[in-house]
Amino acid sequence: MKELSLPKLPYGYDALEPVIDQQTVTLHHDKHHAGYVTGFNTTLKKIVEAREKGDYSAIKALVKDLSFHGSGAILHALYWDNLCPKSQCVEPTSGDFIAQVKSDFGDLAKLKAEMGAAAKTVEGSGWAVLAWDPASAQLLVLQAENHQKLTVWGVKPLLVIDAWEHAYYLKYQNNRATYVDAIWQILNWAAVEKRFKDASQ
Ligand code: MN3
Repeated sequence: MKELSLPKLPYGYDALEPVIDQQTVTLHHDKHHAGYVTGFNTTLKKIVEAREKGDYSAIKALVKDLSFHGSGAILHALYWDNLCPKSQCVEPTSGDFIAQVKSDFGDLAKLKAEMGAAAKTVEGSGWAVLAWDPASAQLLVLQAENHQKLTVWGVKPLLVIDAWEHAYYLKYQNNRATYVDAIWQILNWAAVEKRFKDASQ
C-alpha cells in the first residue's frame, strides 16, 4: 500500500496573521490535518489486513473512514496551498481564469459572494469548494459536508474554504461569517489560477 504524508506548510505558522492566528494555524496543520493523514494510512492498513484475511465484516466502516480521512487530507493540502501571507495576495483582473469566472459567474465579486455564502451556510462541519467540472466544462461552487459528502464526481477542486469550527473558533468564536469574509484578504489567487490551468487543459 502507498501512504499519504503530511505536506509542509508553504509558509510560517504566523504568516496568515492577522486573519488567521498562529495558534489556529499550528493546531490546524499539526494536529487536525496530520490526523487525517494518519487516519487515512491507518484505515488503509486495516483494509489491506482485511483483504489478506479475506474478512470483510468491517468493510462498511472502513471505507467510510477511508473516504472521510482521505478527503480531509486532500482538502487541507489544498486549503494551505490556496492561502498566502496578506502582503503577497493579489487579486487577478485578467487572464484565462478570470475569463472563465466572467463567463460562469459574471465577475470575481459574484464568485466570492457565492463561495462565501456556501461557506457560511454549510450544515455542521464542512467546506465551500470552487471546482472545475470537466463534464460540463464550467466552474461550480459546491459545499462539502464533513470532508467527503455532496461532491459531483470527477470535479477538480481549485479553491476551498474550511468552515469547520477548528479553522476559526479561537479567534472568531461562533462568528463563522466574519472569518469567511476576512479570508479573501489572504487568498492566493495565483495558486488558484495555476490549478485552473492544470485542471481545464
Ligand atoms: Mn480543517
